[in-house]
Amino acid sequence: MKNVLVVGSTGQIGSELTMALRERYGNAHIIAGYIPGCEPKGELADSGPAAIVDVTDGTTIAETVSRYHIDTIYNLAALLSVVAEAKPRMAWRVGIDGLWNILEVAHEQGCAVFTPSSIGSFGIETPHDHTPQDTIQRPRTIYGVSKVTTELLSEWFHHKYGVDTRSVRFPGIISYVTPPGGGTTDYAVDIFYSAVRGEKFICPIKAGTRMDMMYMPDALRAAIELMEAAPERLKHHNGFNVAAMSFDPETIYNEIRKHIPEFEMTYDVDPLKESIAESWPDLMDDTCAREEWGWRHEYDLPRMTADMLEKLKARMA
Ligand code: AKB
Repeated sequence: MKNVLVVGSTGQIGSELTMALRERYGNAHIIAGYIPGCEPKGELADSGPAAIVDVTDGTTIAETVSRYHIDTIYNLAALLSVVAEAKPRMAWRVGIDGLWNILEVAHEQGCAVFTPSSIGSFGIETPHDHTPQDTIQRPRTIYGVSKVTTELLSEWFHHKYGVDTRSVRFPGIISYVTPPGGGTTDYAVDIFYSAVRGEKFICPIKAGTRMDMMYMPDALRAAIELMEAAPERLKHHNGFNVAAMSFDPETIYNEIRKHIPEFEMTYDVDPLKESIAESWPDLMDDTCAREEWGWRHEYDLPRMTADMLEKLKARMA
C-alpha cells in the first residue's frame, strides 16, 4: 500500500491530484502538505490527513515523511512563470532549494519523488514544432531555468544515490476547479470563465501564438501513471514530454463559440506573457512517454471545451 505526501496540495494541480490519489489509494494514505495561510478547505480538508510541509524547511518534510511512513512524494511547490519573473529569488528558493530539501529527505528515507517540469524548460532556440524529447533547453525565464535545474537535479539524485525521481514536462493545464495563479498559459483557463459569465474576453496572448495545453484529468493521469510505471521500462526518468493539444487564442475562441455563438474576444497583448509564450514549443513530441510508459491523452480541444463549459456552468450556477 502506498503512503503519499503531496507537497503544495492546495495549489492548482495539488488540490485535484490529492483527491485523485485519495480515490486511488484510499483517503488515509494521502497526506495533504500545505504551508500556513494556504490550509486545505472543503472536501480536501474533510477527506483525509493534512500536515504543514514547507519545502524551504527540511525538518517539516522529514518529520511528515517519517510520521506517515511516506514512500512517494509528489512535489508541486513552485511559482508559475509570470510570478517567478517578478519574484526570482523566491522562485529559486521554493523551486530549487525546496527541491533539494525534498530529494535529501527522499534519499534518507527511501521515497520516490515526482516533481513536474514544464514546457517552460524550453527556450527560443528549441525546435518549436514536434519538440523532441532530448533537445536544446536554453530558457531565458527564471521559471525555465529552475525547471531545467529541476530535471537535472532530479536526475543527479537518481544516478548518484538511486532515488527514484520521475517527472513530466507539463503543458498549460486547464481545469474548472482551482484557478491557476500567475502562469503564461492562464489565458486558456480565463477565457472559459469569461465565456460562462457572458463577458467579453480580453486576450493577453497574440493571435497565432500556439502553445501545448492539457486538460486536468489527463495531467493527473500522467503524473500517477508515470509514478506507477515499471522501472525497467523507463529509459528516461525526468522531463518526459507529454502532449494532448496545441492551439492559439483564435482556435480556442472559435471552439468556445461553437457552444456560445455570442461570445466575444478582443486583444490587449501583454509583452511579458507574449515573449514567454513565443519562446515555448508550439507542440511537443511525446513519443518517448507513449513508448516507455504507455502515455495516452484522452481529451482533445473539442472534448475538453464541451466538458469545461458544462462543468464550469454547473459550478458557477
Ligand atoms: C505557466 O504558464 O507558467 C505554467 C506552465 C506551462 O508551466 N502553466
